[in-house]
Amino acid sequence: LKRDERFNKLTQEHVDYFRGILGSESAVIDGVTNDKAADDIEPFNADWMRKYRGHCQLVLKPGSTDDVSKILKYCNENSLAVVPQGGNTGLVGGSVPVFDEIVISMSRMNKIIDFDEVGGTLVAEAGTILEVADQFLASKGYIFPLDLGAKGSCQIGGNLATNAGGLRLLRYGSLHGTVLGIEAVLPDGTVLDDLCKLRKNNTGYDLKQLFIGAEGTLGIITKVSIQCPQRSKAQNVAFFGLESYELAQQAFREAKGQLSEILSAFELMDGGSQELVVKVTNNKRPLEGEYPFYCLIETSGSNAEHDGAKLETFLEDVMEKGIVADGTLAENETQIRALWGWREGITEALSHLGGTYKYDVSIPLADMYQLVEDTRARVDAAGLLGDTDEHPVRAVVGYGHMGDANLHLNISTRRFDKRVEECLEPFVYEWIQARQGSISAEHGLGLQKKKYISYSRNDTAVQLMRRVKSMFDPNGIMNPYKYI
Ligand code: FAD
Ligand code: 2HG
Ligand code: ZN
Repeated sequence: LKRDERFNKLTQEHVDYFRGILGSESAVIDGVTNDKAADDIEPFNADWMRKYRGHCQLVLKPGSTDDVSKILKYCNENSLAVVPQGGNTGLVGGSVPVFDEIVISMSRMNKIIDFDEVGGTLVAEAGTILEVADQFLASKGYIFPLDLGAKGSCQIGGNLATNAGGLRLLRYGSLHGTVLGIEAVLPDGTVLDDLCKLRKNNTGYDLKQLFIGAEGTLGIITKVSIQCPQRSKAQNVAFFGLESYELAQQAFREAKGQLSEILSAFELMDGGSQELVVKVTNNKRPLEGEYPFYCLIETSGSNAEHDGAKLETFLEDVMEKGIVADGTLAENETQIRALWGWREGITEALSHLGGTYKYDVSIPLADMYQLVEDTRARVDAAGLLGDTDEHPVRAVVGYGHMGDANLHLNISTRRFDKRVEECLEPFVYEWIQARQGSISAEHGLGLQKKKYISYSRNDTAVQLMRRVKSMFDPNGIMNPYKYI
């Protein structure tokens, strides 16, 4: 990948202009004229996985939509490339620069603007941290319709930009359904005010949808309006061990049938992923024995006792039928959190063990886990997998949102290694293409899957995306070098 020479390099004059707009000292981190800023800029150049690294020298932190508009207008007129950055928790290298693009960090735009307590519509600035939005909603008896392990750092603007899926999509659906409106700034500084608060609005093209999942390539989302459901009074969680993936599928069918309207999550973890969590956290496992597969079920309803009894009956039934080998139910909030930790904590645990190659795929359930087995066999046959230091790969594991047919294939390595990457790519993408799956169920394409979009999208679709991109961003300043 080479730097695109159409983009200008930053000068003192540019920096002075941005300082003039943003005023406050802390809103500009300037490594262009100040060598000492390098340490402050570093976190904006490194992604969450430490896999991708940019060389940006200037970070701008706008405080308002007007600031964003002035910044982008100037960048567009002066051919300066930019990367919008939210919480920088993205897992495909989309949130960090590749070369010297300016980072536009949304962290200061974090106000909750409005909440309709009857309708459940929340309007907030894009830089609001997901967990902060959810806690605000909890105080009103509502819930944010998205939840994920990075909630303490990711921002709702970043969630929209990646169309994050998360742990409760099964219940509340995708952001394409729950987002009611957005305000966004286009690359030329124009503000698109589509901050609709209505559930129903069939007036022409639904433009906001283009920004949901665009990964910052069309403009910067500055405000979000979203439909939030009532927070369930009762939450129950069960965790169980199973002897095979076939049995996990049967358990899913039973859960849908028996728990129907109260089922809010059905998550899968293989034995390998849980072993790595134990290795890092040293926590006591929730079940006595060890199993090749585990599932976590969450129910959300209006009556804890009633839901608990339903879940207990379900567990007894699936154990009697020999589907589930062993299981446990959380008895209080602390136990609920602890059980969720075994699922939500996998990504974090793996990050302490070296580099992880991540594939976020969607394939019909029947075939889903086979990908993990085939990948493990391939890495092993290449002599890369082993318990000792000479082997770069420690483990090939799978887990994910089984309820949404979304698998996270993770290859945990002692260090990122070109040989491992060559063994995995394009193998994994070809495997998915052969089954008409998606090479990105929820994390997006970013830089990681730049070359591979055609494994999931045909030429016509990709060409149309290019035309949309050039209509919105004719000078290509928005998040360049990434997938489009
Ligand atoms: P960033 O990482 O900062 O940015 C992501 C992309 O969005 C970049 O391309 C960036 O340019 C763009 N962007 C950010 N803000 C804006 C904006 N305001 N306007 C326009 N573009 C913008 N993802 C899931 O889907 N499901 C999960 O369950 C899940 N779990 C995770 C767990 C962990 C521990 C971690 C580290 C990540 C997880 N992710 C998950 C991945 C990630 O996509 C989400 O964390 C989140 O949606 C990214 O939000 P962010 O604010 O950190 O965005
Ligand atoms: C999850 O579901 C996230 O935990 C992250 O989407 C998955 O790290 C991963 O591969
Ligand atoms: Zn996920």
